[in-house]
Amino acid sequence: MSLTKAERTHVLSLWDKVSAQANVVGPEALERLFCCFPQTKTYFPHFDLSAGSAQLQAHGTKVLNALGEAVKSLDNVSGALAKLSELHAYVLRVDPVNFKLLAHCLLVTLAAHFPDDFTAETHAALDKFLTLVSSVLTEKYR
Ligand code: HNI
Repeated sequence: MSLTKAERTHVLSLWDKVSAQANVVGPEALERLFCCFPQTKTYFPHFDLSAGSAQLQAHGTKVLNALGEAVKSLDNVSGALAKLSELHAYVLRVDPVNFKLLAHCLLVTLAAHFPDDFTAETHAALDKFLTLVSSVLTEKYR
């Protein structure tokens, strides 16, 4: 799977704005994930998952920054996320269904923060990008 030229342009131009707010968007996406889909909390028994906690803040920022690395390497997302792919498959063993839930929460967060940029085309391009990232992070499962 790869993104068309137009899809790349949509992802890159929104990410210009998102990267400056990684520390807001990331934690909010996780807060929505744990609130809307509480079963996802089972992967984080060692975290304080209350809204605004320092761990949620730090982890959300890390996730967004990792996505930013993928955005910088749209030609080679599996190379950019190789280490994370191994971590999620061999160590964390996150069930792949959860990636769809996180992608959904990320899209909602982006739509809420960047309503003017979140056109149907940008929405579709981001959805494809997040599907690509999810498939990279789960490709080592079997
Ligand atoms: Ni994920 C750790 C990125 C989806 C559960 N995850 C990380 C780290 C990054 C990251 C970055 C930190 C690695 C490190 O410290 O070296 N995770 C991503 C990305 C996605 C994703 C980019 C998809 C867009 N992770 C998920 C999902 C779950 C998940 C869907 C489960 C619901 N991740 C974890 C857990 C950890 C983790 C658990 C370890 C946290 C810790 O620090 O103990």
